[in-house]
Amino acid sequence: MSENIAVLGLGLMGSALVGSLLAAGHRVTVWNRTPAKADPLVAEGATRADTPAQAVAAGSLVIACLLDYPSTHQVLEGTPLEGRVVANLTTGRPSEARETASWVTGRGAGYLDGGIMAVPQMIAKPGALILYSGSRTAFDRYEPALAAMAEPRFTGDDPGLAPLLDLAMLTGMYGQIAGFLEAAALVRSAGYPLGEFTASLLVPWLEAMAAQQPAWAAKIESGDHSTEVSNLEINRAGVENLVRAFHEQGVKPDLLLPLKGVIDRRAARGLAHEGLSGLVEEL
Ligand code: FVH
Repeated sequence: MSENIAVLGLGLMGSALVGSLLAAGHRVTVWNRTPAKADPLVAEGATRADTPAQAVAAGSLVIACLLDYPSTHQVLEGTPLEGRVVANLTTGRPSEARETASWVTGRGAGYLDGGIMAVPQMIAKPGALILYSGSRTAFDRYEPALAAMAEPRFTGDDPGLAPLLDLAMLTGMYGQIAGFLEAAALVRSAGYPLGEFTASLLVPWLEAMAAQQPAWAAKIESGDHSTEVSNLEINRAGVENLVRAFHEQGVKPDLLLPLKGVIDRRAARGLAHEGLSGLVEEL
């Protein structure tokens, strides 16, 4: 079904979203603070709005993809929202999402918060995912239209949940990047070819380790941190050894030291017999 959709914010991501909605046959009205960014989208078939209110008047589904929540509030302030569904795909914190949900629903609109797990080039392609939370009714009503941009996944009624899961996924990503950068510095210190190390050794190893994480999650959910794999004492000694090796190679282990600190703290509590999953209790 073809929908009337308003998109507020035509940065790199907003423009990609509009392109996908147009390609799926929706009628899209667009607004951007810097009007020239609408030009290529108007050439593709979007309708230009001169104000946010004009755009919102033309769309029953209003997608916001702006810099941050304060700019989203600035743009929606004073814009009648009665009867609309606002899908806010701007990245922010759970508290901002909850506060924005009350603000928007208080003005007679449905609210969905979204966390985009994709870069603009991935939009409308396999692998692109957008997490949603908030009004289930609004999600069910617009799911087919949302699917034009990326796989839409509803995560729960709490509007703060999608941004929280978005941040959790980014946290996992940054942890992996931190590990990669330390490994790369260590490998480079030995003059070993980094590309070969990464492709033939590190990536398969990380894939095997990632496959263990559902079992870790089960341990954490059960609260049972016993292990038959490797206890915290073994890992404490292993990380200690790592840090010493880094110093000997002239490489700073700065990104590893916070992990070492948490392991040491847990071990000092007399819990060195547990597995690494127990570290979550220190956070
Ligand atoms: N790009 C990405 O890969 C990531 C992927 C994950 C999700 N993020 C989030 O998406 C939001 C928008 O990101 P973006 O990449 O489109 O960002 P920009 O290209 O910098 O566009 C920013 C838009 O926001 C408008 N804007 C900024 N401040 C204001 C304001 N005070 N009032 C009205 N509009 C404002 C800006 O307008 P202009 O500068 O063109 O006039 C752009 O439309 C973001 O939350 C990412 O974290 C993208």
